[in-house]
Amino acid sequence: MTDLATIAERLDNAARTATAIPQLAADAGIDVDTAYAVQEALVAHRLARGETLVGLKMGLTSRAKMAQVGVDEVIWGRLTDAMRVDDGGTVSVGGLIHPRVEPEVAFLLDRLPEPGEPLADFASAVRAVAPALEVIDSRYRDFTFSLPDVIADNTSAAAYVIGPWQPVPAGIDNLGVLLEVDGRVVQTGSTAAILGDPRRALTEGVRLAGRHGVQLRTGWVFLAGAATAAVPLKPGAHVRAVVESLGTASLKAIP
Ligand code: OOG
Ligand code: MG
Repeated sequence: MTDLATIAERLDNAARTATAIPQLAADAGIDVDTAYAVQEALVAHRLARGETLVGLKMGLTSRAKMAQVGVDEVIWGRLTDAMRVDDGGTVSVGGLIHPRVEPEVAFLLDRLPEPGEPLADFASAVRAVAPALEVIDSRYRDFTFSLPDVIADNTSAAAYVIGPWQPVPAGIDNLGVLLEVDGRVVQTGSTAAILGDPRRALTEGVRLAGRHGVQLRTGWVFLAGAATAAVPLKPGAHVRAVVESLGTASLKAIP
């Protein structure tokens, strides 16, 4: 059996050299719990290079996403400061393997929500909400993976853009979501697609990350998961997420 450290190192090298690798979990006998330990070891390489942990992201919180990748479990991953791209900023696709982009909703945490805390208390745990974009880039060949593989690979996290933060409006459970590439709408959805209500993604994130000893912190960013399928990110593309009532987040892909 390949040990965790070796798998984490392979995934780290794959990301740093933008080279796809075969899936590893099945051969190495890695289950979901072990996969989260690999993820921690993988992100530890980033932290050792001076990056800091700034939040968490949820994955596969919508049917559209589950169907796209053929995995139907909600997952979570870690966000570092180096993955953050300014709103309207550039993402260099040359440093990525086969990047995709997807529209997201981001939360800025005010305090640690309690596990099982009622949704009604959400507004006191979250300081602000923003439209966002996530760039995902599976380190596995053909963007194909099992559940433990995608968890080990830090849920394909590569980069993210946060639009303007704003106070949490009364209802965020059914806001229209658009993904535009070069001014053309390529995906449409609703925040209702995110576990019925994106606030539920936070509840799930607290619960699932808590199982692995990870507590959310004040000031952390939280990505609730994409409301629509992701689309390939091509050099030259101008990409924009539009979330009704929240506004937009955008990026430009460069070679
Ligand atoms: C896994 C990451 C999923 C989301 O928002 O659902 C994700 C993948 O699709 O590669 O980030
Ligand atoms: Mg995502």
